Amino acid sequence: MSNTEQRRGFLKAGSIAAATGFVSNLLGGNAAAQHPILNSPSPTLPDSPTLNSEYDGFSRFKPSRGLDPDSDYYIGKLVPGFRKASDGPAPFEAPDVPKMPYKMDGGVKVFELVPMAVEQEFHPGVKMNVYGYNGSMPGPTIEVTQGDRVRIIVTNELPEDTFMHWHGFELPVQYDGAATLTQNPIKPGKTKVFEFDIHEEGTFFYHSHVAMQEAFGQVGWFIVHPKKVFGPPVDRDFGLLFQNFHIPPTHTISDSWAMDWNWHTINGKSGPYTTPLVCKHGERVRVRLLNFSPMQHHPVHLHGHTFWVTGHEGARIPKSAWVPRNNELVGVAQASCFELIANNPGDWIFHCHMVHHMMNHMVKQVGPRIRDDASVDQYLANLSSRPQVDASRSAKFDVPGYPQKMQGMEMSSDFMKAIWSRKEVRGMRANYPMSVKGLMTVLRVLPDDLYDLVMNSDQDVEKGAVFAEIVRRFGDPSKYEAAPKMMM
Ligand SMILES: [Cu+2]
Repeated sequence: MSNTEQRRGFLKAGSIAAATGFVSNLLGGNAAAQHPILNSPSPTLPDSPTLNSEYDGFSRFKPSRGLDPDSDYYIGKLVPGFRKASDGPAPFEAPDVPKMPYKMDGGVKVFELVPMAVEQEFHPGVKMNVYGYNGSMPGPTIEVTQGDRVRIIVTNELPEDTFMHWHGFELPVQYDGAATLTQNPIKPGKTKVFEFDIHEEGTFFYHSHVAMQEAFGQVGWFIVHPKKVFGPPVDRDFGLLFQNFHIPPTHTISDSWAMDWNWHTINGKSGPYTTPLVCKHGERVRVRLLNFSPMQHHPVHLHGHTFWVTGHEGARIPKSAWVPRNNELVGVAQASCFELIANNPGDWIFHCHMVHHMMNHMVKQVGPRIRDDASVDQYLANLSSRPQVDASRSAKFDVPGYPQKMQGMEMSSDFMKAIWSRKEVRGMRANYPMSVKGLMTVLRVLPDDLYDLVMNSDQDVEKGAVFAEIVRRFGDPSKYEAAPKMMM
């Protein structure tokens, strides 16, 4: 189908929707609008004759067109992004993590890194005490280009010794930071300077080489772009850094000796406070995913798309060995690069598939743990006198194992205000915070006009409006169910 035919199809869908009143009142304060979002009935599909939107049977703009596995364009394998290679690499973007500034000294990029105790807000108002760098956990991202020379000045503001390790780099051994094997500790208040050439490209990281400091959060991205931009060029280069902590309900300090882990963060935030990755329909997207959990692996799953595993922490994999997947197991201290064509508009959950990683302390006790009108705090304070189980609530308790469904979440109105204050979530379904928990985030694939509305405009966007508009254009509006109105 040509672009023109596609546009006609969407126009038709749009007029049906408008006739049934489906799209009325999508935007706050604009109840009369027939086509409320940017007053445009047509989706913004690139129409340029120079833009090839069909590749050997694969469409940049439609899902599920894999076709011949021997084709270069099988499931979008070598479909390029819109960005030209001559524009250089797409800048790396790890939501919620700052980038580390640097100064040039001759030909050397000079960074200043400060190991320190950090208060990190895992959830709105939920501030945890961890270790990080430069006031951030994870530490700020170092982003360089293959061939650079870097000098990293490390000043230890912790009250204890630390070591700095540059994970994966081929560097002179005295700078490797392996505790006492290659160097003496950096004492509290002292500075050590590391200087080396960057030979490789890929997804690297820096971290303390003291095990308990690692478990306490001390890690940061160290991204090296290749000297020559890889083909096919990507439009987006996102990073998701996964960590686990054990923090009892009444504490703010992680127990780095724990064997189980109840708080799960992506770039230092827990779902639903993780910030969605937002891209435009048709773009080529890379996601670098680093698992820096102390001891748990993460099978990471993306909905609605097939991605290619194109690299790990070492370097890019030759194209012939790329693997198409929708779930990739990322082991401890491993990084994986996923590349995909964002050909399926919508809000797609991107999450670890281990059930205990898909929640935090937002889940009230279920099953036999339901206590009679008592708080978690109360029975943790006195383990010998736990309140009675209250199994009398309904006949459903006769069903073995009932209940297992989440019974509620600790979400105050301030909490919800903070969740919805970020531009990246504008127009998502009203109840989205109930489904994005723990090691979860969202990949939002938006047509150009909706991308601009969400990311670049000051326009008031009602909850659910962008999602409903995507269903109107690309889905089945007659079957659409709006989210129930709740405090969300
Ligand atoms: Cu996991």
